[in-house]
Amino acid sequence: SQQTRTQRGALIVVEGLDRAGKSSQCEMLQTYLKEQGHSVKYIRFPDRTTPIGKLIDSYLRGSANQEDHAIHLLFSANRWEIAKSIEEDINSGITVIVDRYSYSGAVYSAAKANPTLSLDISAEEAAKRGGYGAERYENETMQTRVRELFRTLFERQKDVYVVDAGKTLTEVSKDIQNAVLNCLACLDTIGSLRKLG
Ligand code: NYM
Ligand code: MG
Repeated sequence: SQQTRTQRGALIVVEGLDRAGKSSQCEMLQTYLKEQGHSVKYIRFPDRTTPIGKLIDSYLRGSANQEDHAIHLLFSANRWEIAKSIEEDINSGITVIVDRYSYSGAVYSAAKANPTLSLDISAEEAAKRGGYGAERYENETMQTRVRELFRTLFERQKDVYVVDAGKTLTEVSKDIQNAVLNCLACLDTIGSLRKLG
């Protein structure tokens, strides 16, 4: 007889701003897919029901404080504690809709960080540099994709200074100095505006 293999379910990640309508859309999508005969689960992150989730919930509501790194890791831990069961569901043919995932983890934490310098270089240029290729990830396929994702993440973000890292050491360091001076000048302006009230 023919061997039947369960087809793997899909992982559908829905991301966006608060109040964008993610939860409503996820619910509607879940209903729709069920009507189409799929097995579907819908999960939201943070999952506020677990012990870690309860810590996150009180942080978000403002009733508890957390150090920025600590809360970042709590959000990650909250995904890790559920990741296994998501994987199992997918492998057993269930399509899992997740309302926020690690993109929110990255973006919400980055949004409160200080200005970032992005040293941008093409994968081909980087490959010509000494020592390249010694480690895992240091190959053109991976580097090209990582660059694309950095670019997408940083696109039109005002507090990210993109520096062309393909130039010489001295040129790049000049560009970095200018970006940093710029940033310090901004802080000065903000400081004096605050003093003025
Ligand atoms: N949030 C969510 C983070 O800051 N980091 C994360 O990793 C995740 C998953 O939690 N303002 C933030 C984004 C939201 C808040 O999410 C709660 P929601 O979807 O409003 O319950
Ligand atoms: Mg919200």
